[in-house]
Amino acid sequence: MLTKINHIGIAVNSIEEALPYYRDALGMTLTGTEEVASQKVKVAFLVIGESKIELLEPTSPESPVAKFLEKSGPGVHHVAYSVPDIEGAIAKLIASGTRMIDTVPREGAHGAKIAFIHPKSSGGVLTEICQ
Ligand code: CMX
Repeated sequence: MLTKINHIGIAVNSIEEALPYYRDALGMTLTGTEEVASQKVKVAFLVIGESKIELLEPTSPESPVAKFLEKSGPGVHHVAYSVPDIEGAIAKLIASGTRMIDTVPREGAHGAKIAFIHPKSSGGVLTEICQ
């Protein structure tokens, strides 16, 4: 069902302030930034080999990422796996008793179709599948 880890999402207070570490100290390539207005976040993608890091900055105090930062501080927010068929993957997960936050895909960064698994079903790790 899963083909690879697509990205790891990391919550930050400010992408601008986080970039010197990821881009300059670690030497990752910044491939772009984008606002995902529906989820009240700005995201920056950094590439390292086949893998990506997604920095998430809230664009409003009501953003779920702002709430995460308030509760837990900056840090790992979610792990995202690639799937070739997201509707099929959601159906399989539900059939296996996995609780989904999204039973219907929503739009993520780069126009990808994404769905979150409820952390209650994934050992507390917010998990995203994306196509
Ligand atoms: N890690 C662990 N648990 C988390 C979590 C996280 N990062 N975020 C939320 N939760 C928990 C909540 O505490 C809550 O637990 P309880 O049910 O025990 O209270 C549960 O998950 C559901 O969270 P919620 O906020 O009540 O539910 P919502 O449906 O309103 O929102 C979610 C869930 C995950 C979509 C939202 O919190 C979120 O993080 N949205 C931003 C998603 C994002 O990163 N978008 C960026 C673009 C995506 C991309 O392209 O990658």
